[in-house]
Amino acid sequence: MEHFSACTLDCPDVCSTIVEIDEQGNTSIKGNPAHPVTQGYTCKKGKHALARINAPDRITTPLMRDGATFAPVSWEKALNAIANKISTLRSTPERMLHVRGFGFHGVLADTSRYLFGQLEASSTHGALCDNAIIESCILDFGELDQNSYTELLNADCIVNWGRDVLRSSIHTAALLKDAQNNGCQLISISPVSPEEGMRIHVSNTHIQIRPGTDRFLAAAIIRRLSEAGIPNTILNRTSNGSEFLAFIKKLDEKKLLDACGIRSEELNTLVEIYGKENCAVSSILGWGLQRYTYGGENVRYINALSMLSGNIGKKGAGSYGGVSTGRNFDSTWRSGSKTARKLLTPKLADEILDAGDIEFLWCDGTNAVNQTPEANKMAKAFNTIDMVVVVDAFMNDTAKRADIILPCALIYEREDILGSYFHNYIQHSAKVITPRGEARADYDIIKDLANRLSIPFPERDEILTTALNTKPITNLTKNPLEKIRRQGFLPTDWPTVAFKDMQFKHPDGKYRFPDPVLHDELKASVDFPLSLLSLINKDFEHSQIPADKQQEQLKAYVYPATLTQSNIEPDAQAYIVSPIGKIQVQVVADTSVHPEAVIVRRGGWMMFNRCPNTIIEAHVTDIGWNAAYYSQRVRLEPIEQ
Ligand SMILES: Nc1nc2c(c(=O)[nH]1)N[C@H]1C(S)=C(S)[C@@H](COP(=O)(O)OP(=O)(O)OC[C@H]3O[C@@H](n4cnc5c(=O)[nH]c(N)nc54)[C@H](O)[C@@H]3O)O[C@H]1N2
Ligand SMILES: Nc1nc2c(c(=O)[nH]1)N[C@H]1C(S)=C(S)[C@@H](COP(=O)(O)OP(=O)(O)OC[C@H]3O[C@@H](n4cnc5c(=O)[nH]c(N)nc54)[C@H](O)[C@@H]3O)O[C@H]1N2
Ligand SMILES: [Mo]
Repeated sequence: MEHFSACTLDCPDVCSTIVEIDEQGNTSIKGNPAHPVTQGYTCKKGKHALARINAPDRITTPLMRDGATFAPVSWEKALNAIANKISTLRSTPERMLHVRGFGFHGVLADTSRYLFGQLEASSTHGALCDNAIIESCILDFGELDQNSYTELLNADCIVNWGRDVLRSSIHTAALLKDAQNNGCQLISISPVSPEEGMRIHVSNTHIQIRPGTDRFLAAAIIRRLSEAGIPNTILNRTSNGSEFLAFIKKLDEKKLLDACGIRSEELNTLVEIYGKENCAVSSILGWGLQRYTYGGENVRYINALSMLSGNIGKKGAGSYGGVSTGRNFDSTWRSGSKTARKLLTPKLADEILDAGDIEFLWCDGTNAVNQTPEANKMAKAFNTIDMVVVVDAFMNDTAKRADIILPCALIYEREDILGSYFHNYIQHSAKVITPRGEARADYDIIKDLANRLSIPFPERDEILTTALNTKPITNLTKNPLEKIRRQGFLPTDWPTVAFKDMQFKHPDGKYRFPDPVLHDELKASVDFPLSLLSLINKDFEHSQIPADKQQEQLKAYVYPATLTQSNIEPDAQAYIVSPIGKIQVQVVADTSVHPEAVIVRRGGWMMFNRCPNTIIEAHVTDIGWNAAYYSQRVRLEPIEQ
């Protein structure tokens, strides 16, 4: 029997899937061939869902701390203990904190937000993921929007500014290949060259940039374009174009190129592409380049380049920064929510310790101790809280620090609907399997808790029906809930070209350039000369990695000459040292890595000594209050054998 469903992982592709359960009860997952983006295949991390559902170490009963270990308890006992604790804090809601991640996406996934909003508990602001891109695009365009993904196939050239499509989004990678086969030129810009073992880009030309410095390269291209003259038809659509260009013209090209470590021939290539008449250039903004102290500025200079080169509001062109996953859904069902105060996500450890009065924490959809900078301090902060509740299915670094663990149903064991931050379809993630053991869907857990607290709670179908009642959906589909449940996904009604006629969502309808300033990247010091890039894993989503895949030591990929300078032999043991700690790694010599960078794959757990966040400080981006993980400076130290 085949069932339509969808992947709820935090991923741009948001695949529509088909779950097949045969007569013997064997289950398999494949991509839905009818979905225009999924096209019949899914990636390894998506397929991995079944292994997680059936994992022997999965938590399937509520657990309560009993000294250094946990003991199974009934739902009744666990939820009563939580409800009692919340009841004592109703008059001081700021002492309750809700931390939610995006380990699972969806509309119903937001019900915990609704409940803690009704309680007016403390919550968080800022992000670990992509808020620097989001907020920067909103500052530039007035809203977060981009051309449809299908427009990439109309591009003459696609410049991929640091998106690792082969790992993060295999359907984008396939699209780029198709574009290339149609004769589109592909250029990639990143600190990792595609030539060697790290193979990350589908491109004809690769430009290797110093970590965190894309804004200098974008400024250098704009400077050349401005010398040739920017048409008034473009400048008239901006609110501060003359001021911005006056600043750009005063910049020194050599200094800009030195700052980003780019050769003038490479600049010439980019100037030729962005400056060519009748050449539609699509610029893809990677999430990597915004994870820096001036990550927002990086994004804004690339957007400025798209704008000034005439590539906004045009077919086959544009800046691809993403769209909001929630833009197709009505969220009024959770209106009326309030929050006592907001703690800053990238600095959550210090924020909890400084507040000093948090007595209750509810953590869902995130391995927050592991994924937030200063992971050891996060662990300490969790230990200061009287009752920590973690809703998860695995005994990860966060669950280990809980007082009560509530076992959640996983993907395919619960229903939800969700959008994508890359394409415009909405998907139905159907429940096709009964939750294992005593696991329950987050919605059911939250509703049960709300009942115990006498807080009225909307029904599942009421939420889904309200959420689907928006113009982009109802313009194309009547009875959307019934239809999406039947066919697995729905199209939505968006123009294929964003910002048509160069109309922007600012009050004056015009585009905004950043302030006329270019910030230097944090200086490397003699003690900490290298940038630590903690990049994603191909096969797993962030920390959702099985324990048996974490038994090997963490590897660090380093340029050979950089290893020599650090007196370390290839394949030797070494420490990566930062101002807050060190982590033992096996080094791998890799000529594809920028000489000033060290690359590790993120997501490994602290308990296996594989968590880079134990040595990453809580840097915050200039825009969007995002974690600036890649601004971490480190050195390599040999370990005498
Ligand atoms: N397999 C898998 N897929 C995922 C995820 C996962 O964990 N696993 N996570 C999902 C999520 S939540 C996200 S946010 C995305 C992340 O997706 P990506 O942003 O693609 O992933 P990262 O590995 O963070 O960053 C990728 C790239 O940024 C480049 N980069 C680093 N610094 C710079 C710079 O200064 N300039 C430029 N131009 N490039 C730079 C690196 O070389 C690398 O190729 O992936 C999503 N998809
Ligand atoms: N060093 C470093 N760290 C980073 C980054 C970096 O660049 N460098 N980037 C980060 C980025 S891009 C992101 S998006 C964040 C991600 O950080 P997190 O949001 O913490 O993501 P995951 O590690 O995937 O953890 C998600 C958790 O949700 C659980 N889960 C899955 N399904 C469900 C469900 O239905 N219900 C509940 N309650 N739980 C569920 C999983 O078991 C898992 O433990 O981390 C960031 N961390
Ligand atoms: Mo992310």
